[in-house]
Amino acid sequence: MTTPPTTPPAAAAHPDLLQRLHATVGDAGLVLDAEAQAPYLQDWLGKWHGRTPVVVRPSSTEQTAAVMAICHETHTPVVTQGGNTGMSGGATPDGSGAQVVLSMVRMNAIRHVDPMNNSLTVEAGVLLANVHAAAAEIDRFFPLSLGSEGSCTVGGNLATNAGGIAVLRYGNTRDLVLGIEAVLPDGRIWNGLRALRKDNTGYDLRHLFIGSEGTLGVITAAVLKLYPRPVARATAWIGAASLEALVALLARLRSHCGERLVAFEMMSQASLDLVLAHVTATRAPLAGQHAFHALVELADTRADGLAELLEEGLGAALEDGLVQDVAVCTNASQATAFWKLREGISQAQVRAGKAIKHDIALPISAIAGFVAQADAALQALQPDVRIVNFGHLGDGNLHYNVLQPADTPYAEMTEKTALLNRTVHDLVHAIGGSISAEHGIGQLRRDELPLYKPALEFELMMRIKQALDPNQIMNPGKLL
Ligand code: FAD
Ligand code: 2HG
Ligand code: ZN
Repeated sequence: MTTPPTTPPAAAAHPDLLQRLHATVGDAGLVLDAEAQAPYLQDWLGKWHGRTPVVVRPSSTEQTAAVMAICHETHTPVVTQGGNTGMSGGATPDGSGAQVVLSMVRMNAIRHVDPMNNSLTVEAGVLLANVHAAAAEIDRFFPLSLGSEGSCTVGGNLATNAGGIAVLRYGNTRDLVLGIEAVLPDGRIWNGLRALRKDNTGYDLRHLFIGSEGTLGVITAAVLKLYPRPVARATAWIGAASLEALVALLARLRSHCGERLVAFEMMSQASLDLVLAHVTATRAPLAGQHAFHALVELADTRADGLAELLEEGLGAALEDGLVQDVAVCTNASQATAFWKLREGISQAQVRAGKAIKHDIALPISAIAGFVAQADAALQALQPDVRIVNFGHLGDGNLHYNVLQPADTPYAEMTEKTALLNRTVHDLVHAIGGSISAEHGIGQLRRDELPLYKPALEFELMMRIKQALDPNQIMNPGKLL
């Protein structure tokens, strides 16, 4: 066993913090080396960078509780981190060097599988892809589906209330959780791992932690809801001349296909072009260009009639001139290729420049009007503006991003970002939308939140924070 250094590499940690943490989690649970710490100190987008005295990696709930008790007592700030794939800078420590990074990746056990109750109890550090695999092993399905599923963790999914591509059918993460276990900021363990679908015994505390972005405590485990495993999928790519047409198609397909419609994703031609230019082994899904594209998927536990149902719905839309082109997949590899185009947009933006992101939610009926207004407003501000507009149309969630050249100077980027954010978000707010549909607030939207949240709602959030985390050690500088 090595002896931990007596002084932290960065400033401001409590004098005996490292010894006490070392006594709790041992060598395997501490990362002190600067090179080994590096991946924990920068986010996926390379946008936020921080410093830390130590990365702590507990391997059990009890260890997490002991770590939190030490941090509470020493007033040491803590940034909980899962897979570090978040889009709002919520898992990156600040530059002070005082914030401990609490990485949950070693808490990766599947604790309990209950096929008859359709539930799975997993620890916070389990990768989302491993949850999918565990569910499939018992012929069940866990529907949360994100482009980052090979790297993000259940704890991060819950803490951000992640959305993704199947919300239309199954809801957000919040709708997929039966119970949680959490360590409070003072180190006490709350065992709320109930596997019940009904429980009206007062305030539902699990929902406080879901979406709290590491500001109220550490989620250490969760009971997840499982569903019957779909055995058949029907997937199609659609080209349309307008967003109005895709919104009308969405309404038609919902009526025509009912619960079988699981995904309705949208992207502009500019978003598709970006993927085709920057992601290898991709090719255009349709022969021509279209102002907007949709990727639609049906799924069911029975194969019969699924492809026909989709063909019927889309055939009618083609005949009526609602949409201009349709390609229904005839095999699984074609569907995979289509999904690669959709899932490649985030990566393509990183390769093409610097994206100013707007993860917005709108009433579906207001989307087309919003986009027309926002496009015009941005073009007035910046005539050569590059808008990368795509997202989960079925949920009213747009990623209405604006791409700047990679070499845009920092000062110019900062100024443009503030102006574009204000323009887009004021429009979103005016029609009753949200400035964060699924990525959370983190540090990205922290300063904008008070502009758009009703003052009373904000005050209540602050009071909850104060009640649970009186020493204000959980993820300071994020969300609130
Ligand atoms: P992290 O990034 O590590 O942390 C995110 C936040 O949760 C931080 O505030 C952190 O402090 C907190 N946190 C993490 N673990 C815990 C815990 N155990 N207890 C308490 N707090 C915790 N998101 C979507 O919603 N929909 C998408 O479609 C989507 N697609 C993506 C595609 C790509 C390519 C990428 C890179 C990201 C995408 N994301 C998407 C964003 C991201 O993957 C999700 O937000 C995911 O839920 C984050 O999980 P994580 O484990 O990486 O969390
Ligand atoms: C997606 O839907 C993710 O692909 C990422 O939420 C969105 O890159 C983005 O802005
Ligand atoms: Zn998304």
